Order: sequence, then structure tokens, then C-alpha cells
Amino acid sequence: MINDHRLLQHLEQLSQIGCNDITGGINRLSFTLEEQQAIELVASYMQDAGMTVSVDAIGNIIGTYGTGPETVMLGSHIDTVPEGGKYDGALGVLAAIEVVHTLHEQHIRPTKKIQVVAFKDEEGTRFGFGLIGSKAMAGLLTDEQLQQTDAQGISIAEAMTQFGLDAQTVTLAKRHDITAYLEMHIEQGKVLENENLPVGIVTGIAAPLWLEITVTGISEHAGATPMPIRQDALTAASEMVLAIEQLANDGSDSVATVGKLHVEPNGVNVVPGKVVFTVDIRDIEQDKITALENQILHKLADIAQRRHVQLQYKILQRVQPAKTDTILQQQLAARIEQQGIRPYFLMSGAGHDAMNIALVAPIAMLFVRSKDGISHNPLEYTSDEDIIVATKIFYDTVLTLIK
Ligand code: HGY
Ligand code: MN
Ligand code: MN
Ligand code: MN
Repeated sequence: MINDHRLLQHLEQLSQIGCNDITGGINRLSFTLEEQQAIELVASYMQDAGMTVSVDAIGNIIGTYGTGPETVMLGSHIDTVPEGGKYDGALGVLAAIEVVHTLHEQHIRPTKKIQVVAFKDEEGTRFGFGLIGSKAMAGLLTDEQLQQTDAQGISIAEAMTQFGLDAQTVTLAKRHDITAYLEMHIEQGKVLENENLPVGIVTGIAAPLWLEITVTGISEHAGATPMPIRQDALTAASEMVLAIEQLANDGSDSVATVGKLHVEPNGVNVVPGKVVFTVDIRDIEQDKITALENQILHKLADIAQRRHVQLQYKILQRVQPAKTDTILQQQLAARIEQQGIRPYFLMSGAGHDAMNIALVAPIAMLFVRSKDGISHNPLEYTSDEDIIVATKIFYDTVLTLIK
């Protein structure tokens, strides 16, 4: 059976890479030194597990076990949000490697090729949109998106070149051979904890629509400019942020979040002339996302007009919500019951690489309980016991798919 100690040790070792010693937060952005160190460590785990390691055209790290035209794919991501936790993404990649390592130790040769993938830039921390590796694997990544730049003005294409990758070949990352994709991931919410369950089966994944809003007023002297004649970009943006919260807080499952806000020129004695902020809108139903998007944009235009500021917006990413495969859901449920646990079905409010892979293969996700539902935070925590029972279930499910 799976080697609990090895899995937990790998999790501990990986969590040291990019770790902020003061806050405990983890910072591993795509195409950075920290990510490269994490890639080398994960690649060594894959090799120890009997896999051959390759890198596809976008930079996804792929461990392969067995041969054959069809692929059972397991995966997640090893990049993080700023000051992220040690389980988000990393647990899914390391548990998948542990599953293959155990198959290798048991001398089980799969009837299909198994691939474990650490997807490139799932979080979108560096370039303003995410799920880059799985977008490429689903054939969704556009040349225009590869020109998106980070805060230093470096584009994805340039960062790829720095890492020895050729942005011209990204279309080669598209896959047609995946017969099933399974992702194990922390829940990042409180549902399983409230149900007092260690694991749950994901029925669908809410999709993130990310907008970039630019509000332009006039920078003026904070002392010499009377209040009634100001065109203050920050007070306008502040009213917009609260309006977004109010529109989303309508009793539906939809959510909307302003997570990043940048003020210019950002001086104590200057009326702000420009504000750029992001909006993350989610729901499991595409039409509800679109309805909330239109409501928000209409309201922001009203506020801009009344406050005599300019409003511009840009779509940073629009991802389709995804439903998981019902047969794979039942496979997970049967393995969960075998462990004497009540199968529980829930929706994922967080986005995952599985959303994009759903366009080229049947998908399934196994959620593992998050303490207090905390995630995207150094306090993110999942117990060793929950990790071990989830990985056992994951292993048993993969076994049924490759025997
Ligand atoms: O944003 C998300 O839902 C995921 O953590 N990338
Ligand atoms: Mn995340
Ligand atoms: Mn994640
Ligand atoms: Mn994910």
C-alpha cells in the first residue's frame, strides 16, 4: 500500500521551496528560480517512482509510467498564490506520484499509460491569468495570451524562452489521448469540515472570470483642490468595489472578489488620478457569471459617469465551468465506501486545472478536508490522517482504471 511516511516527507520537503521564513507563506511563481527548484525536486520524486520525466511545449512537467496509446492522467500544480499554503496543488501532485510509486513497488504494470502532471502556472499570480499549462493541454492558449506581461514587463513568451521553451510550439501541448483525468486537491472551503468528513467527491467546478478595471480621473494637489471639483479615481473605485460586493451578495451561489488594487501616483498629498483593480467573478453556471458580469459593468459605468472619471475594462481570463464525469464520481464513491466513509458530493468554488482538461477528457476530483476552510494563506492545513486516507482512496480508484 501507499508509503505514508514518504508522501508526508515529500510534502514537507517541497513546502520548504519558496517558503517565507517569517510568515510561513509559500511563494513559487511560474518561470522563477523557486519554481525551477521545485520542478527539480518533483522530477526526482517522479524518477524514484519509476517514471520517465518530460517537459511539454508550455512547460508542464510530466512523469510517465507504462506505455500505450491511451493515458490515465493524474495531476495538479506546484505554483502558488502570493504567501500561499503548502497543500494547494502540491498535495495533488505528490499524492499522484505516491500512487505511481506504489504501483511500481508492487510491480503492477498498467494496461494504460499513467501520466502525472505538474501543470504550469495554475494560479495566475505572475501574469494576471492562470491555468496556463492546462489551457495549453486543452488547446485553449492563444498567441495573444502569451504576450501578457508581468509587473516587470516580461511576457509569458519571453519567460518561456528564458526557460528554454519555444512559445511558437505551444500548440503541440494539446492532448487527444487522455481517457480519464483525476485530481486530488484540498477543498479550500468548510463544507467537509462541517460534514465531519475527510474527503468528498466534486460534482462540478465553478469557473473564474477575471476582469481588469481601470479608472482614470485627474491627479491634483490634495490641498489646493476643493472637494466638489475633484475627479478622484480612488474614491470612484472605492464606491465601485463596494457596489461589486453588494451585487454579488444577492443570496445566489455567485461570488465576486476585488483582490488586487493599484493606485497612481500613490502619494500622500496627491488626489489619485488612476486606479487599476481586478474582479474575480464565479459561479457554477455560465449564464449566472455572464449576468453578474453585465450587472457589474453597467453599475461601474453609472458610477464613472456620475463621478466624471473614465472607465475601461479588460477580460484577463474567461474559463468554462466544468462538470465531472458521473462514472468516475461513482468509482470514487465506491472506494470511499470501502474505507467506511460516507460518500459526499459537493461543488468546487475554487478553480482547478481539471476545468480545462474537461474539454479533452472525462474528469474527476477528490477533495480533502481543509481545517477551518482556510486556503491561499500560510495557515492552510490538512491533517496527515486525512491525507493518508485520501491517498489510499486515490490509489484504489486509479487501480480500477489501469487494471
Ligand atoms: O483561483 C482559483 O480558484 C485557484 O486557486 N487557482
Ligand atoms: Mn489556489
Ligand atoms: Mn489549487
Ligand atoms: Mn487545481
